[in-house]
Amino acid sequence: MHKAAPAHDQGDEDLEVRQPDDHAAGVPAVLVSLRDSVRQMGVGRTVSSLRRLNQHDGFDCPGCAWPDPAPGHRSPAEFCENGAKAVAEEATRRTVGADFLARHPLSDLAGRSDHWLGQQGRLTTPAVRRPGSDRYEAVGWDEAYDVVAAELAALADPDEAIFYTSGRTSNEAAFAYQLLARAFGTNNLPDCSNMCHESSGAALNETIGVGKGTVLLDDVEDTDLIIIVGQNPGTNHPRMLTSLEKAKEGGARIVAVNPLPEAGLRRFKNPQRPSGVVGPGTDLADRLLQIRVNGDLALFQALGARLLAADEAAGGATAAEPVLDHDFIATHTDGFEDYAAHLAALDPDEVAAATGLTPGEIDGLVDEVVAADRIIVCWAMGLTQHRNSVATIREVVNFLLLRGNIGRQGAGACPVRGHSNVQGDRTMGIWEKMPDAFLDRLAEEFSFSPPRHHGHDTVASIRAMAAGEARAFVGMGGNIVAAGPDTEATAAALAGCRLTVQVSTKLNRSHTVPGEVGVILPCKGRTDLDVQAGGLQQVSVEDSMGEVHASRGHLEPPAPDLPSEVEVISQVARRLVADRAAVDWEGLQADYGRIRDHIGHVVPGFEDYDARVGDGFTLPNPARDSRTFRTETGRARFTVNDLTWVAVPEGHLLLQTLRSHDQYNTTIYGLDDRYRGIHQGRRVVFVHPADLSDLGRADGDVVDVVSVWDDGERRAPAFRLVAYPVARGTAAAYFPEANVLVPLESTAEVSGTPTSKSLVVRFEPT
Ligand SMILES: Nc1nc2c(c(=O)[nH]1)N[C@H]1C(S)=C(S)[C@@H](COP(=O)(O)OP(=O)(O)OC[C@H]3O[C@@H](n4cnc5c(=O)[nH]c(N)nc54)[C@H](O)[C@@H]3O)O[C@H]1N2
Ligand SMILES: Nc1nc2c(c(=O)[nH]1)N[C@H]1C(S)=C(S)[C@@H](COP(=O)(O)OP(=O)(O)OC[C@H]3O[C@@H](n4cnc5c(=O)[nH]c(N)nc54)[C@H](O)[C@@H]3O)O[C@H]1N2
Ligand SMILES: [Mo]
Repeated sequence: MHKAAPAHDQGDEDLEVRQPDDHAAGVPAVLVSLRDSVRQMGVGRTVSSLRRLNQHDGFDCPGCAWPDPAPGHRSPAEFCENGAKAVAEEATRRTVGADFLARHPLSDLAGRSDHWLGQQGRLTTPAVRRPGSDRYEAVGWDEAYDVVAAELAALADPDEAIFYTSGRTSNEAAFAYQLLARAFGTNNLPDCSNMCHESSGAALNETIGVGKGTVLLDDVEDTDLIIIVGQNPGTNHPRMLTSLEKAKEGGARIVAVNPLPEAGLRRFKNPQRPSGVVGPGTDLADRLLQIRVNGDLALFQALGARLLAADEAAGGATAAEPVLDHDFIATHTDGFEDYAAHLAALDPDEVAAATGLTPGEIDGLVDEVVAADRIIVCWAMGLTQHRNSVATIREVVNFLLLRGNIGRQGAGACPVRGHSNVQGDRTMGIWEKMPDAFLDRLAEEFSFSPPRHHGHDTVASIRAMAAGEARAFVGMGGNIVAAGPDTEATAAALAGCRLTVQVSTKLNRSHTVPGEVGVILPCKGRTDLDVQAGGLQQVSVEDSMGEVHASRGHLEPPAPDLPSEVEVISQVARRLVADRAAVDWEGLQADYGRIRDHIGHVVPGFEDYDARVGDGFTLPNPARDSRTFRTETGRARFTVNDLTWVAVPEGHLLLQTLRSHDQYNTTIYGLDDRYRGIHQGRRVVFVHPADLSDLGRADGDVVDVVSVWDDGERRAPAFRLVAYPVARGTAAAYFPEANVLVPLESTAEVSGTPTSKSLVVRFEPT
């Protein structure tokens, strides 16, 4: 057997840096998606999958959560390059079975790159790593379920178990999974959302009474101004570019706020239109504010202060054309006076230091805002993964409230979600602190007493495992070791458990660090045909805009006996919690319609769910629908937030971690990041040329990246510096390679999200 190379070395000897692109999609996108699909699936599966992707009778794309157009308005090819890659990755014909696991001991797997692990194919056999063994061993399904149930039952306290979820899990599986955890006796239901849009949910819940966005697709496509902050849709939500193109055609302006000049925000060549294939495409962003990383709180305060000043100059509430929506503010909000008083004292020098923007750049955006009757702010991870993220998003809400841009056609807040069903999972009760009203209904529906004390979120779960307080980890999808902060600490936390269970489609880093007893339970994915005792099953999901719709897989699964997620949950539940709650677990597995019936009784907005799911429906959203704000005061809330930003000591930069064009979170499709000009490698750090020379470095240097935090330093060895037009004083590197630099203890205030977009780093010789 060959010696395993260290995980991080693979592929980078061929690294090539070229000019970044100035536009997204176009013909290369089509070619790449077809090439990847055929390579993984073969021609037949490719044609049949892509034809059903995001169609009314087909399956929901396992990529991002951007909504689909209404059924009559879909294109025959309602998918993007990265959606096709996500499908190819799941529907691949390659498999990982008993032989593979026998041939590859843990030490071998641990030395492999994330890319290599994922490329081995779909997991097809349940497997157990027994205490002291150096590898996983294939076992039968009953044995695997028995081990899981027996180990969980042997815990001293249900709170010693962690039930993690990634965001691909369907509503049906998510509901069953939280029921299993709560029947077992714990609210330890952390999920990827804790590392993702938790900050958005926290800020929105508090200020407008709903933890979700307030726009629908129609709003985005017919508005006057879209401000896209901390989001890279060209890579992560490519179908959003089609909506942005429609908005532009309707006369909307687009402003991007980003430390990077992302290609997808500049120009879009829609491969589904002749003009996008041969023509120059559509210019998207009219303006780019190249903000310093973590400067957004200051920017939104500066916008607020300028709007307040402009309103006063125009004559305030009685002016012919007031700048603020005084009626809305008086009727629907509170806290305005305190907010206005606070911003009156805003220091322009602090704003300049925090944002790195000139007053002229901010004034330019204010002009756009004043000229726009309807405004939408879209955001993603660039806003949510900082220490002050919740405060920053509160300021986005303040900004929207000033001109009544919530609960009105063509206007609103648009946190663009990541995983295709991350929003639905939360709606279904995947949350460590679901409100009592939900638990009350759950108790009544299933005649049991769910635990009431809050559970651990993701970071708290890792800490609890590290401290030996949690001893069993069950992952319903996902890859917590590579996705979580401080990779080494997270890996050690898992390896220190008595039991780890990974319900997964594919091999990943988390499988390489099992607990004393480690179990792999492979399962079906979104594309697979799912037949149960009650016949052919469908599942359902909720997209980023609260639209719920069905998804039906159609492909032959990679192994005939591969269970669905619902089946895995039901099998474990029957062994573990059969007598703890009045649940017919076998019946739920036989017919998912019965799970939907329960959901209809427990989750508001899902009445008559099974009957309505076929056509799909939009969940109620009181803030959006009727300007009803279910906050503490019944009004939308202006908030006062201290102006904070991360100051960086001499010789250091503020590093953010982001996604390349060739990955889905920790799943690495390939080693290119075409739009940013990176080919055949991922261990790069993007730095402004002037900062490189200030630091005495040059493009092409290979350095160790050292992150600095209260609790000490962390090191990521051997990264190549790339001169790139990022905002001055900042840098960028890829997630998950840079996760070793994210301190476990550094989390956002209120939301607890790791601060993976605000790392203070310096470079050292390697
Ligand atoms: N193909 C593909 N699609 C995906 C994913 C994927 O990995 N691959 N992941 C999915 C998931 S789970 C999610 S959450 C989303 C993620 O979607 P994004 O949030 O778009 O993902 P990131 O790559 O983290 O990009 C963050 C963007 O924010 C910018 N940014 C960083 N720091 C700051 C800052 O301080 N201020 C501002 N204004 N901007 C900043 C970065 O330059 C970058 O453009 O995508 C989803 N869709
Ligand atoms: N430094 C840094 N860290 C980050 C981020 C960042 O921007 N920077 N982003 C954070 C964000 S936004 C997120 S959402 C998290 C993502 O965290 P996770 O959701 O935990 O990670 P993923 O990489 O999406 O999980 C991929 C794995 O899920 C499994 N899988 C895929 N499809 C299915 C399925 O249908 N069913 C089951 N059971 N399993 C499946 C496969 O085994 C695959 O290997 O990472 C976070 N971590
Ligand atoms: Mo995410």
